[in-house]
Amino acid sequence: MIYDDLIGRAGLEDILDKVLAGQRLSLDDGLRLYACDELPILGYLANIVRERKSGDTAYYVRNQHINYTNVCNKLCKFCSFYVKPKDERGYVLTPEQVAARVAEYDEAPITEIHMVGGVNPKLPYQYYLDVLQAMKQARPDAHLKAFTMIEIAQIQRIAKKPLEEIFADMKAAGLESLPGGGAEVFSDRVQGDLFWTKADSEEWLEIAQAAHLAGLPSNATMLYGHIENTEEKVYHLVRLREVQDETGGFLCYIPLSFHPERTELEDLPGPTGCLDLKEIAVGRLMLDNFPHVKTFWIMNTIEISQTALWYGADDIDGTVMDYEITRKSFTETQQRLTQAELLQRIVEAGRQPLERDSLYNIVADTPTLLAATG
Ligand code: V47
Repeated sequence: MIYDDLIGRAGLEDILDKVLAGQRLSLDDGLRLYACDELPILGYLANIVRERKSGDTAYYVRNQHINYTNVCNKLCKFCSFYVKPKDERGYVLTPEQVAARVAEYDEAPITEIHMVGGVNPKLPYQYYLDVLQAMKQARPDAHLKAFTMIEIAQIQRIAKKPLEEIFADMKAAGLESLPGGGAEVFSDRVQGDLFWTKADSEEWLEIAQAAHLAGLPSNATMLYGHIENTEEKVYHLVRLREVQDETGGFLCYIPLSFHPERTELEDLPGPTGCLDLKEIAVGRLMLDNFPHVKTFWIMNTIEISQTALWYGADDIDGTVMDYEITRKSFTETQQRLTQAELLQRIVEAGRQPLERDSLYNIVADTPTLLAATG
């Protein structure tokens, strides 16, 4: 086979053997994968795992993103979303305003609300519970995925309660899972330079573990394409895999492509499309115990995301109504694909679209979807 020749030329036959046998790749294998610049080889290897887990399916979800506050005291150099406390551009949505945001999409068949915000030191514990309740009341049928591990660290600081109690309170208020943000790169070196005030990697992982133990699944991310190095990325993936061995609570891995625009790091070039595809592929190969890998089209572009469906990704996120974290300007937030556009892009990429809910239960199969959208 032609690919076997290419893999031989790249010296990755032993990795192919492991992938075919379903064996775990080592840290050293991860380094060798990153060192390989023959992208189709990485795609070929990752696609073996991807198709073993998900066949031809490309999942998507109909979701709405809400950011309840842009005020944040963490000062991360890679972030263009936050403003410092006291900045006049800062906002906090009241629970009523959050409910009104949800109600704006009453007519849209959304199944998930994804809500995160800055680390705003002014917000009391009850605020977080009230916001959850307000969303649940406004849209009882939608799954609430909210608060990164970093926000949970802040919430614990003000609640002064064990995580177990906090998660019990939040579940009672409607929380059903947590997104994967805030993990950045598990490296003290990178943290010391870019996000030194935030919970460190072990704290992020401990909070994820506690959430999983409390019956709240989560996602996991890695922010790449800034100052991180390959060793740090492989370490990140290995630590995620170790925690997943213990809890089984991660649903999906999402490599996040760094956008330098309007950040303190705007002089950096940012990742290329090749790196975006490599991250998807290496993530899929290393995280053998993660059921899904997502290409977040808002950050990767829809064109790279179509290709990523052959590089290890089986999920393309969703219809995403408004997205502020990497918006193009301070006022522009709308980044949408209609369901028909999203389906057409998936079909064009040669995959079968399936609408999922937040827990990867099937909401609509391919023929139903294609019939409904013409
Ligand atoms: O935690 C911040 C990252 C994350 C930038 O769980 C940036 O389904 C790129 O986690 N360029 C928030 N990234 C987004 C996130 C996410 C997105 C989609 C789906 C899910 C999920 C989670 O965005 C932050 C941070 O790591 N981020 N600034 C930037 N300039």
